[in-house]
Amino acid sequence: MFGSIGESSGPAIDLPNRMNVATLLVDRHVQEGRGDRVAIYYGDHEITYAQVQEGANRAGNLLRQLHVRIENRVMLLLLDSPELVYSFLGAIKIGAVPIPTNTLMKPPEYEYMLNDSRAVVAIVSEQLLPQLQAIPRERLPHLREIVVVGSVPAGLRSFDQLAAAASAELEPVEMSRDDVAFWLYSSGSTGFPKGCVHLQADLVYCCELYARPILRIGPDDRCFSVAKLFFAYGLGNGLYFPFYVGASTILWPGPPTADNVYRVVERYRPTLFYSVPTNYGMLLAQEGEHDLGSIRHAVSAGEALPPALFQRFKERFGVEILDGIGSTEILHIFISNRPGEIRPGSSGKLVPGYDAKLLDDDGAVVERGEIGNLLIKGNSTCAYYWNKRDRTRQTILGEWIVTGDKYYQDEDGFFWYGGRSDDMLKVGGIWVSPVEIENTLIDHPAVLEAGVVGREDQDGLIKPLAYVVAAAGHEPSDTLAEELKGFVRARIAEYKRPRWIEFVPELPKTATGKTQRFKLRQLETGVGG
Ligand code: 3UK
Repeated sequence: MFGSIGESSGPAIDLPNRMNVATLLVDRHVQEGRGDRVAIYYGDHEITYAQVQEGANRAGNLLRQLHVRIENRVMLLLLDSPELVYSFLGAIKIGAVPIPTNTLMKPPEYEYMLNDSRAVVAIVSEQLLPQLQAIPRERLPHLREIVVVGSVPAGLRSFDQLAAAASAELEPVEMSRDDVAFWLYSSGSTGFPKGCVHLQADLVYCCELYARPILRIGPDDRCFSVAKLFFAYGLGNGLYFPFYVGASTILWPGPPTADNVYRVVERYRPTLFYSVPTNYGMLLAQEGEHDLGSIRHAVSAGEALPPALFQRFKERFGVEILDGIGSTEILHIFISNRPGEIRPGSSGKLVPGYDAKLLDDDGAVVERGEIGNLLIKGNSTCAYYWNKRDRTRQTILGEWIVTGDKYYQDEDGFFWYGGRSDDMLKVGGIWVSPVEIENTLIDHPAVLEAGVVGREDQDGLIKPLAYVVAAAGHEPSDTLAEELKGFVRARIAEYKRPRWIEFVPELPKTATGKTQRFKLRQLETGVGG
């Protein structure tokens, strides 16, 4: 292919045309005699592959009893738990389309995603139920049932009760490898999140191209993903990677504080550990003796891992973190550092089986060493964005997908991250839109205008900084700054709150009145970017 760089030849992958990917992930292990092996560690429970098969069968049957049919969408608003695994696999087994959904959002986003997807059933953890109950039912014309995992208020359905009453036997519906298997929503700079439509074969490619060759994952591995399973990153790490090879996963529903992560690692002793740079920073900030000796490989993704964090982690724990870049659209990691071949600060080399192109703004291939817009070709890429024709056409160009990332490639083939081509920020590995924060700030009476950009914290990781022009009659002060932070926190997901507020007399604008965020970034660094 003209203009492509790097290897395109990955391992040969032979997928039957007729398949149901849930069979590969669960039933295959039971059929081949691995039913007694532990699939999930959860609290005091050790759940075997035979038990996961039963759980998935019951979940598939309970969805059918609620009249979920082939191709119907099912929203999963679940903390990391066995029920998330059962619901995801059970839905796929009946040909329905599960949508693991970010548990940190607020009701307006859930309303949007439920209506955009026309999910007919939502399965929700009791802790998250209030987020759905805050939406008036008449605003959700497609949602027929809410099924609750945990203790159930009167009038709602109980996952446990329905599952117990459902049959433990379920034949997988024969699908094609090109049929839709699941969706994942990804946030953009403006508007609501976009549903990435993923096919049955996509996750097989991620296992065969990344998890097997790069991580050398095998049946004796124990995976622990600090990134929750509703992220595309976590879904591979903690669900379909281990289940593809008959390994086990440690599921843990709580927030990923350093204490919690250390406790889980020391109790269950994972061999594969997956996290995001912010969390590696949190682990390093915590004093004390901790035993990470079980970890064979530690993986970082979501945002670039600063080399200082790599070095400090290696010095303190003797573990080298493998940084790799993935996206919800491409499903998992497509450029990665490899064990024994790490260049700290880089994203590593192309994962064999993927192709990359770096183009200038006119679409010409850049010289080696020059920064360009990264396009990727690979078989795990989503088919399209649901209901977003224009966004799909701008992003998926035939076999190539525009990542929105700027990169350069060094002489040895390593890729170095050079920022985004839009204004989106990655905060703790999660998308944050400056526009959304600005729009929220502007709702406060003391704010005339706001412009949000990223600023590096002490670990070299990006967090949102808001430049605010105070409205007439309001004096800038530390008290007002704190009030504004609290105001944002109460309205949109907590991780989106600005960590710093700087009051300015005015914002740099284009002739057409658009805020020039690149100029705000220059205020920050004194240089471009
Ligand atoms: C950025 C990185 C530098 C980059 C993801 C692993 O993050 C994931 O998916 P998202 O859709 O975001 C994708 C965007 O995040 N990014 C991710 N990893 C890195 N930037 N270095 C990195 N190592 O802007 C990319 O376009 O949330 C990560 C596996 C699956 C994933 N979906």
